[in-house]
Amino acid sequence: MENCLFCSIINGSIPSAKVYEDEKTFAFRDIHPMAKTHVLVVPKTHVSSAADAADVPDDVLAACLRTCAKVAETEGISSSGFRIVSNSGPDACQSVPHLHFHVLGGQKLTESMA
Ligand code: DGP
Repeated sequence: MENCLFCSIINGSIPSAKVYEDEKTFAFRDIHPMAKTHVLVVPKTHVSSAADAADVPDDVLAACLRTCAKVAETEGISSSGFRIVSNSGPDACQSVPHLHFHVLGGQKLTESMA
């Protein structure tokens, strides 16, 4: 989608630190890491947020979760533990309107999720 930051990262017109890519998903390091490991996983097709999940094919949604797990494995945080967060809309402080999953770990995370 034109004028979408993450679409531009996916197509390479904006550089990123890529961690993983497959047919349906793209993973790259967050520019403002909030944990020792902080990777963003996005579907390659543009979707604004998790609120629009009903419009997303099941295989794309499943691929996103599998990529999160794969990233956790390759980052070495799979067995120690990690958190997946997807902010949707203003109350959740979503700042980039392209569905994305934060994969956070590499350290003890706080119990607070709000
Ligand atoms: P959210 O606030 O949930 O919409 O998360 C958006 C994240 O995107 C935020 O943690 C910072 C990250 N981000 C914003 N701009 C860029 C960028 O240009 N490159 C990378 N790698 N990450 C970005």
